[in-house]
Formats: sequence, structure tokens, C-alpha cells
Amino acid sequence: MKRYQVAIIGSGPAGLLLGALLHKAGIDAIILERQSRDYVLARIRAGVLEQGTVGLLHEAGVGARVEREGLVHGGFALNFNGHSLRIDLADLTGGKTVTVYGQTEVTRDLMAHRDQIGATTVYEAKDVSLEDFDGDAPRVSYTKDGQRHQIACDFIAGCDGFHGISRASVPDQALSTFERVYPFGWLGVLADVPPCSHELIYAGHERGFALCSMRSLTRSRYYIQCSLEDRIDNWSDQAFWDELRRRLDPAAAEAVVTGPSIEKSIAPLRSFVAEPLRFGRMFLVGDAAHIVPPTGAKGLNLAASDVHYLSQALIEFYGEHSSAGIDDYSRRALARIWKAERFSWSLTTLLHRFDTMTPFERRMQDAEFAYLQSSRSACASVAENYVGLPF
Ligand code: FAS
Ligand code: PHB
Repeated sequence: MKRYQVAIIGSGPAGLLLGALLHKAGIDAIILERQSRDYVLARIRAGVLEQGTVGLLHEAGVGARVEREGLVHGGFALNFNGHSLRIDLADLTGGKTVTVYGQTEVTRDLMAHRDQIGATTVYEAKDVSLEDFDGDAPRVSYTKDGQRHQIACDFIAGCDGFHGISRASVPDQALSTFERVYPFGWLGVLADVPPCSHELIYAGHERGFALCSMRSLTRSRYYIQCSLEDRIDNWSDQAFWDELRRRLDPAAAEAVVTGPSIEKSIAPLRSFVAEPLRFGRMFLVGDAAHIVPPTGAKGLNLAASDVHYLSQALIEFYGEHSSAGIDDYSRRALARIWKAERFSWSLTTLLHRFDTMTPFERRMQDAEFAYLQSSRSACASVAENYVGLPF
């Protein structure tokens, strides 16, 4: 039976980044991924990286392209019923910024790096199962090209996302979960048109939320809040562009350049946390452990901070023969996870239209925005969360 020090389940950003950081420390890890490489790369997801995430890519030796091609943003705009408020990130956080660089590109860079270092990744690994992870000799089995394989390892990193096998392998009684499912989704469109603004615009409008983002100066990413019953077939490109413009302030609406969509998808929104994040020799990382509504641009960045904590803990275990880090992983990661959950939930509550909102709750949205308009401290709170709280 083949043996690896760490078996990583999932070749998304969490699994790939963990593999890169462990390799750099001389720790041998295999990645088992259910889908094909191309399937993983075809997913259009996050677009904003915190400085800490960019720092981890550099630490892993994968920072060159994001440095070259990433768009550094010093602020973003909040639009609320026609009023616009710029959150000056750099000014409010003593110079911190975010980098606009698609998750697809992060994944592409990490996959290319893994190829260069010759580390083992098994794509299209089917029916992965985790065995004896609550003992001292965990094993992972999977089927590849019809052949069943089994590997031995010291640790399992469950980086397999919200619908993965890792969290599902934990007995119900050993896990506590906390969830809020939002009564709406986001309809996202990717188009090769220049962005309508040089910075992101988060718009709260009585017709619903809208977000103007980008992937480059020639490729834009837009979202509008939609109902959970909506289907992408209900939305022609023209219908999307018209609705987007209705939800933006006049200047931004005027600046929107339309064009054919190259991707169109609807994502549900949920807040979710599983506790704890460690079960014997198995750890939950990234979306396997938590989900945030994308309003705060935290999903990918939270996966990165989990990886930071777990890679440090495993490096300490192998390098210093100390289990202090792995014993503390769950507590440390959850402390930052819950703060990001709070920020993502609060921004989602401020900017979206909830059919169930009472007139009082609608006034609370108005008052929250009015407070932001009148208070540097309130804006500083949004800014320090948006750029990413310290690891
Ligand atoms: P991922 O889900 O990316 O990766 C998990 C991997 O595990 C996948 O490749 C999957 O195929 C694999 N896997 C699953 N089950 C397996 C099994 N049994 N065996 C082997 N492999 C298995 N975040 C933002 O910050 N901003 C956004 O705008 C944003 N938009 C999103 C839109 C959508 C539709 C979704 C679903 C998420 C979005 N996110 C966004 C969050 C997203 O970016 C995640 O936070 C990020 O992908 C987390 O990375 P991972 O934890 O690696 O999980
Ligand atoms: C994106 O560009 O996909 C994006 C940016 C910021 C968010 C969510 C999504 O908050």
C-alpha cells in the first residue's frame, strides 16, 4: 500500500495551496480530485484576493502572475438607492488593498506549480472513502480507471468543498452545524467587455442587489440578486443588462458596456459553519468547513486562512514533533471564520432585498447606510473586514 504523509481530498484552491505549502516544507502530500482538471478550471467563482491570500501564494512560490496581472484596488463603492459611498480601503486601513484576480487563475497557477514540482495529483478519482481517520493509521481508498486503490497516510485534509465526502464522513453526533440559507440567489454573467468602473460597485436597490466586478480591464463579472426559482434560461443577455442598469446609479448604469455573455450561472447563497474542524487525523478546510454568501468576497480568502493555519500546524508536527498546532487548528481557524461569517452576513443583510423584511427592518437598512455615510469609524470597520482581518 502506497503511503503519503498527508492525503488531501480536493483540488480546489484549498487543496492545491495546502499541497504547495507542504511541499515547500518537504512534506509529501497526494491530492485526490473527483473531477477532471478541466472541469475544476471551468468553474467561475471568486474574484477578490485579500493581501494575506496573495502573501500565501508568494510563500508557496506561486505569486509571480498575480503580481504581474492582478489588479490592485484601493477602494470600492457602495451604492444604496441611488446614493454612492466610496469605501477608501487604503486610507481607512493604513494602506491595505485587495487584488482582483479570478479564482480560476489562482487554481491554474497552483496546478501549473504542482506539475512543475512533480507532486502527485489523481484527477477523476472516484468514490473516495476515508477510513480510520479517528485512529492513528488513517487510510484513503478511491477508484481510478475502474481500479480500486488504497493509500496509507498520517493525516487527511478534507479540502473537498461543501458537497465533499470529508465532512459527510464525520458521525452526525460528532459535528455541530450552523446555517442560514438566504431566500435568493445571484445570477452571474462573465463578458469580454470593459468594466463600468475602475473599482467594484456593490449596489443595494429596491429591485434587488447588483455587483459590478471584473477579471481584467477587458473582462467584466456582473451579478444581480435573483429569486431561487429563477433559471438562466429565463434571462437573455439583454434582459440581464437591462436589469443590471436599473439597479445601478445613473453614472454607473450609463458606463456599462454590454456584450455577449461567455458564462452565465445562478448560485444560491448560504452562511454555514461546521464545528469542530478536526476529527482525529482528519481536518476540514475551506468550503468543506464553511460557506459564506459571496457579498463580502470572503469564501476563497477564508479557505486560504484555514490553509495557513493547517500548513503551519503540520509543518510544526513534522519539524518539531509537536502536536500543539494540530491540537489548536480548529479553535484558531474558527475564530477567524466566525468573524468573516459575521461580515458576510451583515453586508448581505444590508444590500439585498428580503421579501419577508418588515418596514422596520427596511428602515434599519436605510439607517445602516446613513450611518456609514456619516461615520469614518463605520467605514473603517467595513474596510478592515473587506481587506481581511489578520491571520
Ligand atoms: P472548492 O469547492 O473550490 O474545491 C473542492 C474540490 O473538491 C472540488 O474541485 C471538488 O470537485 C472536489 N471534491 C468534492 N467532493 C470530492 C470527493 N468526494 N472526492 C474528491 N474530490 C472531491 N467566493 C468568493 O470569495 N467570491 C465569490 O464570488 C464566490 N462565488 C462563488 C460561486 C459559486 C457558484 C460557488 C459554489 C462558490 C463561490 N465562492 C466565492 C466561494 C468559492 O470561491 C469557495 O470559497 C472556494 O472555491 C473554496 O475553495 P475550496 O475550499 O478549495 O473548495
Ligand atoms: C467576483 O468578481 O466574482 C466577486 C467579487 C466580489 C465579491 C463577489 C464576487 O464580493
